[in-house]
Amino acid sequence: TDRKDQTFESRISTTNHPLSRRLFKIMLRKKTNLCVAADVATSQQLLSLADQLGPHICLLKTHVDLMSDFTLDTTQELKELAEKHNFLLFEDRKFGDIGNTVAKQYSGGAHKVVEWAHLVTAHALPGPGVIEGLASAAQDQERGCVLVSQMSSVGALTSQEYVNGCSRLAENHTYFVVGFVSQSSVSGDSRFILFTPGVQLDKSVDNLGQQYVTPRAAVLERGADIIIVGRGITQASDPVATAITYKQQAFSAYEERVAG
Ligand code: 5FU
Repeated sequence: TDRKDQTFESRISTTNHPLSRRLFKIMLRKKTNLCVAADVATSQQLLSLADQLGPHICLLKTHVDLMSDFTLDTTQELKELAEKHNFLLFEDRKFGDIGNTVAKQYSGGAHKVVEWAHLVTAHALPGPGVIEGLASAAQDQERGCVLVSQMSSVGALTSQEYVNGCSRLAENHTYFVVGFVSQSSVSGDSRFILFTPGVQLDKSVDNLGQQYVTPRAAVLERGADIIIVGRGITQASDPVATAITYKQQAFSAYEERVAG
């Protein structure tokens, strides 16, 4: 049976990736398939969002290179909040270079992403070396990557052939790839988790090419397992209440989907 029709519970045993298993268990225990994109400029804003929204999310997605005051102390506190509220950390770095370069970008620089982010995004454009480079830098830590198979922005260049290439790469590297960023059901393989950004209730576009669908449409029409919501929550007048709304809509859409 297709990924979309299977419960998260039944999918746990289909994957050998420890982080996929953890994520399925978190989603079931907390009844949330909501990932919040915390695209903020300061540590204080990031940590405050993580603490407030922590109970309602399975995953916190970051772009730490947007922050003006980033230090590794921030990531230490982020790790503690992730443990306190039981969610995972997801740095949307979109690695996209040769293996040797991404290995150094992942483990080094100012951000030392490998030391704190459970998951990272990568573009599949370079081919298998990007995954092998990241995996080599992860060494024996529990880490994984999500391949960007499709994008939410207007005019994205991800053809069907590119999408198929991403799926083949993932199938050949299941020890490291946990799933895809996508806008449609790019894989029926129950091991892979589909993460869908471009989700908002009040808007259908922004002024720089972003395109939105509702949580229900993301899960029921586009095959999302996890919805990624940024400004729809972070810029709401009450982020916690708004996160609860998105969480409930996305999780009931998931329950509806697997009930057939
Ligand atoms: F890969 C992608 C994509 O295709 N679309 C995205 O929007 C990633 N994103 C990220 O999701 C983007 O970088 C933001 O961090 C987030 C969406 O934020 P929004 O405020 O909900 O538009």
